[in-house]
Amino acid sequence: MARTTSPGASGPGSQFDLEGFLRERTETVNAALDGFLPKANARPATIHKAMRYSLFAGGKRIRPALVLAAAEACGGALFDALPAAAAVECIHTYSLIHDDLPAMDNDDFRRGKPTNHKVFGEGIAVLAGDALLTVAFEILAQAPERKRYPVAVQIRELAQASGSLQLIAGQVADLEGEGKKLAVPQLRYIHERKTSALLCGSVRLGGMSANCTAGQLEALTDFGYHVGLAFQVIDDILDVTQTSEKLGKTAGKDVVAEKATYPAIVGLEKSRRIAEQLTAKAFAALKPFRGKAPALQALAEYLLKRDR
Ligand code: GRG
Repeated sequence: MARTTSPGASGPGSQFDLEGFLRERTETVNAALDGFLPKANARPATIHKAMRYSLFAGGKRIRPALVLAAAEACGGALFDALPAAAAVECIHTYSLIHDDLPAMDNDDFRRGKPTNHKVFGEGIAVLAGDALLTVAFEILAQAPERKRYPVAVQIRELAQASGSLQLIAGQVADLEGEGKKLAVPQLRYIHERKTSALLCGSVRLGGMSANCTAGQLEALTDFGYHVGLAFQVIDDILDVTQTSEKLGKTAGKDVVAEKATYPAIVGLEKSRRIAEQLTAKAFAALKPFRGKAPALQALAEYLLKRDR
């Protein structure tokens, strides 16, 4: 991944340095996370070490990047969007720690390292997930008040995206769907909640941090929804086409767990076409920004073409 040349990324024919954008934003978000979280040696040290172990294990930081890119597209300042960026990454990391537990997906390998429960034991891993979930709201409570979006509204946004009607609903449907033959609409229901809800919430929170207009929020919602769906279709494709080393997590698990995925239901070729169509819809959603959302555009393109 280097420069994207997507039409309209920042004007016709221009290039956007996504690699530089992701490198710089990741550095900033990591520093913010480090500042927001209790120190590793704060008592009881085990839980803070466990939280930090998974948080700084080397995730791609896609959700914070989406927060910051959306804030930028709406004319906001990077600093104002950092609480939301850090909060969504804490929620995401909590969901991965719990997803990897023996009671869920039972995985030994995540972000290129042994999973949290493999290192700290199941009890501490459950608590590390709980603590990351909780600290996410403590962090977001420090977001700046916005005229259109008081902090309570921003907190409600994150709670809804990660609650029992969205992220957790997706995980429930995913668990209950194992070993069953699901049709595309049921799979879409899972993807909307398990994956798209938090990606969509990320761009919406980015917009809110910039006090975006109702029109901008609508465009970001449309963009985030479609990027989120494309993200999960690509994730399903990578699960069957990439190695565990490349992904930093166990590849091929969906087939073993008899999970419904797009490749399993419609095949690899059609899955790729579906991801392309969803990404095209995400690009179209950016129209109201009139080429002034280059980072969002480049991120959508990268998420479609990514190989890990
Ligand atoms: C409440 C007990 C309890 C558990 C909740 C909600 C949940 C567990 C799990 C859902 C998490 C999940 C596996 C979502 C799928 C989204 C997905 C493809 C995650 C991987 O995201 P990447 O590729 O990961 O951005 P990195 O590691 O790069 O951040």
